[in-house]
Amino acid sequence: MNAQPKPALSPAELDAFWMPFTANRQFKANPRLLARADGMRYWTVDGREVLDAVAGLWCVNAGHGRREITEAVTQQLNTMEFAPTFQMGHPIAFELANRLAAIAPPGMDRVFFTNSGSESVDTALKIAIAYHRARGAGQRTRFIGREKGYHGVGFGGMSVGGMVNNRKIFGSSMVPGVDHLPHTLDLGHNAFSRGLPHWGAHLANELERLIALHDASTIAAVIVEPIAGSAGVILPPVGYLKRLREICDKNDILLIFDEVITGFGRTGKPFAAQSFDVTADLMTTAKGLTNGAVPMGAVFAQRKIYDAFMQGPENAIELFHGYTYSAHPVACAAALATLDIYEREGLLTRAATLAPKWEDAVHSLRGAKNVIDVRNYGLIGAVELDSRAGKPGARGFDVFLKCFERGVMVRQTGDVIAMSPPLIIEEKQIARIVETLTEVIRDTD
Ligand code: PXG
Repeated sequence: MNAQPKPALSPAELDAFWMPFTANRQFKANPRLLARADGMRYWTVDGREVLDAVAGLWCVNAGHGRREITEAVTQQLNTMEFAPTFQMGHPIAFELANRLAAIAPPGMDRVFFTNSGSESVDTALKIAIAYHRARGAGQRTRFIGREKGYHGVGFGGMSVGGMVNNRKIFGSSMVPGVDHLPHTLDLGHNAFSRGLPHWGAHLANELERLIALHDASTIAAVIVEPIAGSAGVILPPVGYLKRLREICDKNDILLIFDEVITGFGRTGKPFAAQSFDVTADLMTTAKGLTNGAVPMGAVFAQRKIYDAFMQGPENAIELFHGYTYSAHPVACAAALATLDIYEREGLLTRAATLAPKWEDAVHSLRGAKNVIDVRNYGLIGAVELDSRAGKPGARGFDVFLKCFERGVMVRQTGDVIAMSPPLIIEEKQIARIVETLTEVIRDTD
């Protein structure tokens, strides 16, 4: 099917939109504009087809243009476009929470709705502090994040995050009392590992040092991504997450898994916690929850956390937190339709079936020019390129751009090319992505 080409925007028409996480001047000098999407593909404004190797931005897990979602959203808009959830409710919000609880890791059957990953993270951090206070441990206010972590762009998420460019400008505005674990990326020990690297579980023991430094009684929670995405796909060494769990348990510290990109089937189970058999106390999600169709996030909590709040007079609000659009009916409708698709098409486990082929395909790039690492898990892949002297990120950007010109959309972070295709991907499309990347890398100095 051909898209109707749309008139290109003039340079002046590109001025007003201050684009997020984008080199605005570079982009506006040479814009990449998408007009339409269906299944595994986008079409550009000039009608060119592009294979989507990143599920939009790690969110369109069931592929583009799903009619059931469109219909559910349309019907909801026609029935009731908005209803408040402060001291009011509407049925599908409760239905969605129940449906999510049913696929969640063990015990995580309480759900707080937000509108994005960033809001989910800030919500989880606030719940963690309030939980300890509700139990009489109000001095537990510290957070431990991790170097290279990405937890969105709110003040809380930025503070526990560990990506220097996201932090350095805002140093004096950080949430106080945050420390960081070391990241687990180590090419010297782990380059070209297939799946989880075997070296590095001991890095979790650094948590004990931070506890010794600050004292457990001051720490509310540890927050990590089970697999770090934004920093260029960093996998947890075998045993690492279990070790973090043990240390948190021993010290009464909550463990928060940020599953904004790993949630909803990316790792071959509904959530990475299930793939790695480690359960957190709080779990942040967004993206795949609605297949990217409507903004929505959700924080999952262990029941014990919710129950800790359910004390005091019954007419007292237990948590002074929430968003006008928490459990927005249109987002709920989109999420329910998305869950139906995931269930009917087995998409929450399909990545596990495809993972061996995906792994072989991405690791075929080992030995290609400038490739210094290949990483994979579930339907996540990353190829790290050697940086050009004095120009970090330049080679990665060239590769990203050429892939796009040759009809494949990948994601670039520095000199890492990351891939996270829709979970509906077919083997021939995996081959196409890797062939394009192979050619582009070969043709890029
Ligand atoms: N936590 C994690 C782990 C994320 O990956 C967020 C929180 C924030 O979500 P929102 O919805 O507020 O953007 C994210 C977002 C990429 C990329 O390709 C990743 C994200 C966003 C944009 C790009 O690296 N993750």
